[in-house]
Amino acid sequence: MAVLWSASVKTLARHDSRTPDVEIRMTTRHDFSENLMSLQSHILLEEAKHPRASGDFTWIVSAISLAAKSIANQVRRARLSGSIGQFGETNVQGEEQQKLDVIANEAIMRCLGTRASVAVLASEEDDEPTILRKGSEGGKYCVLFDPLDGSSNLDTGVGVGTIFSILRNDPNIPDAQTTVCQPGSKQVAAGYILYGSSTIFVLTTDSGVALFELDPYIGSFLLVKDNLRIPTANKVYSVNEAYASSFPQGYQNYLAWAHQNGYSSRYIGSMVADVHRILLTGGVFMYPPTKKNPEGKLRYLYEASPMAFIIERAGGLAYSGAIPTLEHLPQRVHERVPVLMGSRDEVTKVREFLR
Ligand code: P6P
Repeated sequence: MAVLWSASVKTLARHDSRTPDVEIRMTTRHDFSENLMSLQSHILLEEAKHPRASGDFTWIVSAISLAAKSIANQVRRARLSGSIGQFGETNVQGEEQQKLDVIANEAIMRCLGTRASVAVLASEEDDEPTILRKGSEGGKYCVLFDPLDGSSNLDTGVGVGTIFSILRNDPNIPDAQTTVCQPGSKQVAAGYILYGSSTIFVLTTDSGVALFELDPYIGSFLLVKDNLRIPTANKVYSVNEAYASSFPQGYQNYLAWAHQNGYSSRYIGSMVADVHRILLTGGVFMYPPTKKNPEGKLRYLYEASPMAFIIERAGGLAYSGAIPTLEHLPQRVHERVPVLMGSRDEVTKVREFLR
């Protein structure tokens, strides 16, 4: 709201002889176009666009938002609270669990586990999905997530993130593994929270990509940008070139071309941070097949699929091998796929070398 204040001696003297020394003339012009919009308000507005919406979905995003604030607090004071370092166990991926992996996983489980609209929860940190409700017990949605992606970077202060994917539940499917193994095109919504220099919440439903920033003083994620669009091109690639010698030849040929054509390399080793930079400034992110990970390292259901959903809803492209990432049909919860995503022109250029 903009209020235009102007003061001059004459006007007040005409209206009120008791205070002739100062005159204030207010001309107030309200500007409602820039109202504060919280994540809660945004999802309620989205819900209002769907007359048959029951509000279940809104509750899920609200629960994720609550968990994200808790995780952000834990990440930002990890050293003070002794939460840095390894938990002392390995997860189903065979990776050393960080203490904050477990803390973040518990925070999301606690916040989502009480939502009646959730049937199944699947986490990178858990061997099997958690079934909360079966068949007639209700639960319209499945929520899959990587609670703290890039957590091995925590002790060096690098941005880490939570990635989530929301799928519809099919109560007729008795097996949770089968229920969650859906192609990314079936997602109802996807998003991530980046715990970086600020806490950023990126969400996409069926109408574009919205970016929110946590205002720690009021404890709300506030809308910063709606209908976010990824730049169509930018000469930046993001890949771990240390493995380049074991990439399929097409990727090696692309990198050789990029080295000769003015490209910059930007790689943090934390997918949410790397892809967020590309969403905002353009470029291409890739994790090709390697000798160590012949299928690629990144997991489909809670890393590649939700991030691809966001990139594509922002006007970019995402491929896993020869097919669009969102068309891949996973067979296992923790299945890995190659990842290539980013600006339309940049992904197209890489794919020219992969043919
Ligand atoms: P590398 C983090 O461990 C992660 O899962 C992603 O966030 C990141 O993109 C990738 O692995 C980094 O893997 O092999 O380059 O260290």
